[in-house]
Amino acid sequence: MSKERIKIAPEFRDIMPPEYRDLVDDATWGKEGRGWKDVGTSKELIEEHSLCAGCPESMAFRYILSSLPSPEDTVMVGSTGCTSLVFPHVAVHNIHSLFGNQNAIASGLKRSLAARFPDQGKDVVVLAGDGATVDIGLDSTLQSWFRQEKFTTICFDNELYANTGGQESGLMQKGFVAKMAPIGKQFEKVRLPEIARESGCHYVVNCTVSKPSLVEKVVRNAVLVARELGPTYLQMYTPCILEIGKQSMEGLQEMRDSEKPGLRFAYKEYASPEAKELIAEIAIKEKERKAAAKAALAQSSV
Ligand SMILES: Cc1ncc(C[n+]2csc(CCOP(=O)(O)OP(=O)(O)O)c2C)c(N)n1
Ligand code: SF4
Ligand SMILES: [Mg+2]
Repeated sequence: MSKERIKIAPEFRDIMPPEYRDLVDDATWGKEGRGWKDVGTSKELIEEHSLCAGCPESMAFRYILSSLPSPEDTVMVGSTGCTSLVFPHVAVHNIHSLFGNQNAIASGLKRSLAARFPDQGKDVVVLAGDGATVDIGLDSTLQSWFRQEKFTTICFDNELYANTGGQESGLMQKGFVAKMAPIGKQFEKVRLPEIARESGCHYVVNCTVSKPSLVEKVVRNAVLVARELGPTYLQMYTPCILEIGKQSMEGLQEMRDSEKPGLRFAYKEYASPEAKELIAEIAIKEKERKAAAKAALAQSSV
């Protein structure tokens, strides 16, 4: 991880936008051990956003950005929905795709990057809502998994189409009534994590974003496993507080209430045998890195 890719030629520094200069001067990109703890002090981890106040998507976005193993070598692919309101504020290369097409775009992108930069690991991360991932985009989501495309798909599951006023989605829970789904959902929430596993994903997690350290861990695992082995999928509950009638401070409690054992967002993780091996290796390296950093710190204070 480094700032090598975002350096500005000195002659152009004065005409670059101030945000870009800030990124070059202060971004966490070159920082050893960067992570969710940098949220709140690093401007590039989304200083402002245009979501509803207190929307859990805003924190989820920040945790994900701070957890990317190589932000300078990552391209994110978004789709239409509330998630797409944040992408203009994101200091990582990103592409906005037509609603539902995100996994098709990401497939082509990942392959082109691998052909153009064979010696650099370029990561692609899709971030889209449940309507984009499961309903309108299900075909391209599944086909990318069947083809074993090497990128991560993250679904911000708020269990409805939030951006268009609350229509029913395949991930909506049974019986839920939304503003534009007045008779209530007639059947169960689609089990996309199970489908992801059966469709060839090497690493699958179903969780909420109530615990930043957990989000950091699963995002890192998902991106690194996708880089080496094949598709990975994260489904994260980011409740739409507007649609479920909660106040801006109540999103966190809503997530905690939904992740209790037996409930629909209880933590679930699947890793293929190869992914388990890789994750164990990553954990050992991380431990060694932390020990070396601690030793260096102790040495420098002598
Ligand atoms: C091709 C296309 N179809 C439909 C729409 C209308 N549309 C915009 S956002 C949206 C729903 C998004 O829902 P979801 O993916 O769950 O994201 P959320 O807003 O809930 O975060 C729809 C149907 C569109 N913009 N483009
Ligand atoms: S409508 Fe819902 S999902 Fe969209 S920004 Fe507002 S609270 Fe978040
Ligand atoms: Mg949604």
